[in-house]
Amino acid sequence: MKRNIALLGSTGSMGTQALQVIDQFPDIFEVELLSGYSNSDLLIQQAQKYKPNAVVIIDDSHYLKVKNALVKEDCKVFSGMKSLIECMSMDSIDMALSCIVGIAGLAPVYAAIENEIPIALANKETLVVAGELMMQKAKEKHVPIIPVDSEHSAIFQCLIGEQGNEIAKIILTASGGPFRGKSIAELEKATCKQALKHPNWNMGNKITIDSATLMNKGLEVIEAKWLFNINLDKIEVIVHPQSIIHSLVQFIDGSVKAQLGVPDMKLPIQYALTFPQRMNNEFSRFNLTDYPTFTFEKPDTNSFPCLSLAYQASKAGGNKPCVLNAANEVAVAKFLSGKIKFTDIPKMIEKALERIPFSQPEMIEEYLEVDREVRKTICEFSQS
Ligand code: MN3
Repeated sequence: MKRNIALLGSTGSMGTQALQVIDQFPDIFEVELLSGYSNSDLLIQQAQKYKPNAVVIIDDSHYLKVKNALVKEDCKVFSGMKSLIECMSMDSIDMALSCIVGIAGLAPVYAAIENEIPIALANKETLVVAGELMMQKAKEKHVPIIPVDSEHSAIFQCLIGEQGNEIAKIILTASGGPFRGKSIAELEKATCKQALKHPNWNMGNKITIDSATLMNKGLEVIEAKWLFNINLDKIEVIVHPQSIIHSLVQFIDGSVKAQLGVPDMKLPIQYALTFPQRMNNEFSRFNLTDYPTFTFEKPDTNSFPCLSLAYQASKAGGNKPCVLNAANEVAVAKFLSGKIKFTDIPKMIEKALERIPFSQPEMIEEYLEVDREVRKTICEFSQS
């Protein structure tokens, strides 16, 4: 029996890499659903190749183009987030792989969990914003959430066979990004082009900027807290510029387990899709002698305050991680369009965290409301 995959966010960097993984195993996986935000040309191409049952284009303005292009295919075409959420009730879906960027992933993943669809999660913002709600619902519905983020996949793999054993700490590795070792004065002049040049990983623009500010690691700390049900003070970040050790777990006896591999997102994607099995593939192999030196250093939270802001928001709880995430999404978009400086990103987030009062959202819709509120008011802050 083939496994039917719903691929949410198929046209982005992670989505296209997920399809490369699926290409390796034509006898095992079937693409049941594809969704994309606005890249209609690529979505059409993908639909023609993978012949899913359903295709969803989120941006309504591309609906007719996609519908007309796929008129000869045996596939339903929908548009809008509401349709994607509704599609999560399709009985034919065996697993949903969410590669959506940002808070947009929240509602469809929650809907998939409610419909008891196992999740492979690449979209960390889902857990950052509403981790408590997501994990509660997953527990209630007995739905596995398998991490695709490379660090969390590493921890997940280290924890296999360790049920009941106490974790002393989780150590998340960070590459340090393109600006590792730079001073605040140097960062003031950092350009978009420089920030988008990640030394090791091939990822989308949003996450590449997050890696440059270290916010990506901050979001991953919060993601780890929920995924592995562990206190923040037991999650440590270490800079490991080679990006070969994808993360580590130390147990109470002092022993440390790590997972290693070449920095290639296809590996954690494949593991999430084939778990608990491991399958042979054509991807490049890791060789210790290719990397004679591993180095480690403490993260520089002075030059990169985003990491501390994430710990602070997570510790405060309630709506604060949602505020952190929304402010970061706005700030990154502004930086990408050349409207603010690299060093303005943490400043904008800090202001939002200070000025938006604490609240305790209890439903997905309430988190989305906080998100909209932050986006609306943050522009006013930046003018004051
Ligand atoms: Mn990661």
